[in-house]
Amino acid sequence: KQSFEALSAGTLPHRLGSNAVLKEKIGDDFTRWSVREVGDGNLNLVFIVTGAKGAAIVKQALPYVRLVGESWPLPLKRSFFEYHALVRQGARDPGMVPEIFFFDAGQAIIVMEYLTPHVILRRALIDGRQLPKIGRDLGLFVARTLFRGSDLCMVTRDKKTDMALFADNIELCDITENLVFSDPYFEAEMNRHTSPQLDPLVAELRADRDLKVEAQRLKHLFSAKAETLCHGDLHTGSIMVTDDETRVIDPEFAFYGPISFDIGMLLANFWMSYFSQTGHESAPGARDAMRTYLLDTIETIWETFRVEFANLWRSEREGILYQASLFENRGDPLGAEQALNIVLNEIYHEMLGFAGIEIHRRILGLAHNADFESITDPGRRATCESKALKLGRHLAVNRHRIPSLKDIRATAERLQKE
Ligand code: SR1
Ligand code: MG
Repeated sequence: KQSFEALSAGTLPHRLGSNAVLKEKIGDDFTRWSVREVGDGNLNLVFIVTGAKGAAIVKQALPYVRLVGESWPLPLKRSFFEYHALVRQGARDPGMVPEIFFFDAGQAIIVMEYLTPHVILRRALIDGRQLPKIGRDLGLFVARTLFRGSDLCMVTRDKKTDMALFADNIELCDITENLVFSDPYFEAEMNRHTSPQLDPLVAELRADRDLKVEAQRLKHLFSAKAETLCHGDLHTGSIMVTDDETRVIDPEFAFYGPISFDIGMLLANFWMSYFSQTGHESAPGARDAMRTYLLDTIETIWETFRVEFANLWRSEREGILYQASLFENRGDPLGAEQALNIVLNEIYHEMLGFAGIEIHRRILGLAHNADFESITDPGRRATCESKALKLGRHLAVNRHRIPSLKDIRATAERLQKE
């Protein structure tokens, strides 16, 4: 067995040039392939490879965290989990993830469809682009992947076998457990916030007992509530878009966790985009329409999720839980509807909590996002970040008492005006 070797733009054609699938997709003559490394994430190498027949993405995991360096080893097996998650998501919501051409577990290489002219959603939102389809596409994606991967849809053998397969994604769960749920709330070594103006607010949040307790309750859900196969890192940098198409990428953090986790992470990134717009607008008010669009999109994602989840509940509830033999088949469809409302209500309140702590970790923890980081003026950046931090605290601590997304809209708009 060939030992692991990281690819480079120089070695890639020679190393993969005899692979039949790549020859078919890119071109037979690998000496004429052109290769560009484009990875800008925290963990992996990503190459665009172009040849006479077409193009493909070659993604390779590195045995360490790229963002930090070789001092932080990270197993290559994350590539295996990414591959298996993509296969499942592709089956559960066809057309929403890139097509996979080839997987090499030993070299941690996934070769997949090159999405063009797609751009990363986070970049598009920073540029002030309003994508017309993302609210509905993403709402359907989370409903379909999270319902169809859960005990509501899967029979016990399939669910337990798959849970056992993904249970080994230990190191990536460990990253989330620390970086998302704990580090932001104390002076952890890897934390950094780039706006010193935030110091007083950061100290206040780290002294906030209710917030810390809530973050740990959410961590408890993350580690113990193995409801469904989650993407695990569903932020706007894991989504590629055109005006007509939405694709979800990068599920290497996939794990069995709460249905609410992916949705909370996703919505958090839209709220962060909302507060970051001031840092990108050419004049005060220039991005008002964009801000409205972002809050509308949050509501569309949730509403689409809710409706599609309910459709699937009524048509595909063939798994371990809430069997039709207890309700519909006994002439009690209202019993199933009562249970559906309870389940959706629980997802909603958990989702708000996950959103709150995702906002905090992106400003206070190790891994930041470009929405705020690309605001060059420190004072302006701090103003945007502090509003987001306050919303994050509100979501995490008051999640059981917030009746609807309309209430959060009002809170976000009030904070924005402050
Ligand atoms: C050390 S990894 C830091 C972050 O990058 C990934 O994209 C995940 O969001 C993770 O939390
Ligand atoms: Mg990623």
